[in-house]
Amino acid sequence: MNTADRRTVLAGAAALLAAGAARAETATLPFGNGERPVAAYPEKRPMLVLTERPPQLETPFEVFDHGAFTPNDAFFVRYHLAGTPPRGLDAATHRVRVRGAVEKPLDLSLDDLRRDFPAVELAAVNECSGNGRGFSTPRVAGGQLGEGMMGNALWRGVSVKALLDRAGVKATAQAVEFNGADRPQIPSVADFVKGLGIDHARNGEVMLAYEMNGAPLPLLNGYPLRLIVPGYYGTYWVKHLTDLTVLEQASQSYWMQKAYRIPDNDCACVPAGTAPPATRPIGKLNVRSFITNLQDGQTAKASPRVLVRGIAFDGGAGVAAVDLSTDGGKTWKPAALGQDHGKYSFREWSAHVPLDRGEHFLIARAKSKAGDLQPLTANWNPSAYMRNAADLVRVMAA
Ligand SMILES: Nc1nc2c(c(=O)[nH]1)N[C@H]1C(S)=C(S)[C@@H](COP(=O)(O)O)O[C@H]1N2
Ligand SMILES: [Mo]
Repeated sequence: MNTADRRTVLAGAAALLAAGAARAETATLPFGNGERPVAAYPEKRPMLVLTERPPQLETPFEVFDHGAFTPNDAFFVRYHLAGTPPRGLDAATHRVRVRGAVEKPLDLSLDDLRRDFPAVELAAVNECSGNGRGFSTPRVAGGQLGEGMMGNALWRGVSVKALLDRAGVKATAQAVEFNGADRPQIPSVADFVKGLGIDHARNGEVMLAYEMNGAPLPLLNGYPLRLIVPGYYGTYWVKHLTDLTVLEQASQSYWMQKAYRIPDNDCACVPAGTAPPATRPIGKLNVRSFITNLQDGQTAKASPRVLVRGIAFDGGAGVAAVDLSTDGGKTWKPAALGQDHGKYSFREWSAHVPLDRGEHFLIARAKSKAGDLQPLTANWNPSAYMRNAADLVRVMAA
């Protein structure tokens, strides 16, 4: 698609978003108040709608059974502020600025990024901190999400290190703040700004992406440029990126100091219903796996060789193993891992298991190369962040 065509699509997209998307059907997530409209937004296939304004869309779970990469038109959408996505975004006129504690501030177009900096490419999972929150017991406030607030894509762009090196970061620098084109509609709401420590921002992997799975980013996923923080929760992956500000202190943004904080202990958890005595900003993705070809409560044909498959990922150590149980966790058998697309990617896995007539309790459990193992019972925290308990999938074989 050329730029002019794309502009027409985006103008149409903005009009449609303003009008509200056409509703077709509903889907029901397996927890209380789990009924969701299913609607096709611009550049998206029908998705589960959590909220319309701002658009928050969940990927239909069956998409994860079709490969290690999540198609752009099925990739989940999360926004905080009303009035998103922002209007008037255009790759041809978009600017990205680097300012603050640097020798030489930069003000660049996307053409400048493509021409003056080496392209880097990386497969990485974007997962919302609250993915699976709807399953929390006791329940907590916040979007009641199923398990579709995650996706894996091949991101292409430039490294933040290359940009910062060009600007010349001062020795006194401590952190970098990232801001996108969306702005709060009322003064009492804080602009969506995230911060990374200076060494993290300069690790060579943190990048600004202008392509996702070989195509421009969909409008709703951050067109025309977004931050990619491999191995970290989606909250850091600022969309519609316009400003990098190098700071001589940690970011004081509301979205770092007040929101997206977890209990400051090893499990990031507290006894259900209690408040953590101390918190820290959320960080790396917890190790997690999902069975994708069998649904909880379904029937299957009894057979000595039933295929069970799924996906696994973690915060960047890489998936070491996925084990599968058919007896609710009493015994385990290793699954075969699929192609390795890099340590930040979804990793497919599969196993064949015997299922006699009757009920079976399937559980997949991933282990990371750092030695982290999915818990069999969920850890609890007040925002239900970082859920990674191994799911129970009951299958009736007949
Ligand atoms: N500009 C902007 N970027 C943002 C957000 C936002 O509200 N505004 N939300 C963040 C959160 S919490 C998540 S989980 C991811 C979701 O990325 P996606 O919508 O492309 O799936 O975007 C992040 N980047
Ligand atoms: Mo998120």
